[in-house]
Amino acid sequence: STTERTYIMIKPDGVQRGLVGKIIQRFEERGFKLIALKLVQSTEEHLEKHYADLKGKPFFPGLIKYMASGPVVAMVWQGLDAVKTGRVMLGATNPLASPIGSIRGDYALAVGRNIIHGSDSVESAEKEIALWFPEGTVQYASALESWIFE
Ligand code: DAT
Ligand code: MG
Repeated sequence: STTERTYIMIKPDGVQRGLVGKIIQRFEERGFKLIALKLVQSTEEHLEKHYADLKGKPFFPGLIKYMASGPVVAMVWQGLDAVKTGRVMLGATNPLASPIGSIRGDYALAVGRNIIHGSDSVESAEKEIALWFPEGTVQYASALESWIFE
């Protein structure tokens, strides 16, 4: 649906490398609508909730430390098939397997420094949006909507 929402997060390495503007630009230019945005220094406790499904993986402790090592940009983008299209825009989990033209394929090399997160299903998107934006998202009319959707 055109109101599908996905949780996109620029990881600490993406922020440090100055890729925030370029990443936001890709979502804007594709036609997605920004409905929440903030810069956050997260805690290990909060990140363990975000990555609860990966608890027990050998890389889990390193992942949590990396994600807490600096601020992240938390965002919610809305639009047609936002979750699946967002994942295509990100590329594969391993940047080396990501096509050129995808965010990870253009800006990253290592799986443990892959600069961006995107929800993998509508269900996890809704969970992640609730976790990172308990205050809710922002409602406003988009003047472009009828030019982007039928
Ligand atoms: P994705 O971020 O593509 O949804 P995921 O949810 O399986 O991938 O894993 C979350 C993050 O954990 C991923 O972005 C990077 C890290 N990660 C995954 N597999 C890894 C591995 N084999 N070694 C190191 N880090 C890994
Ligand atoms: Mg994931």
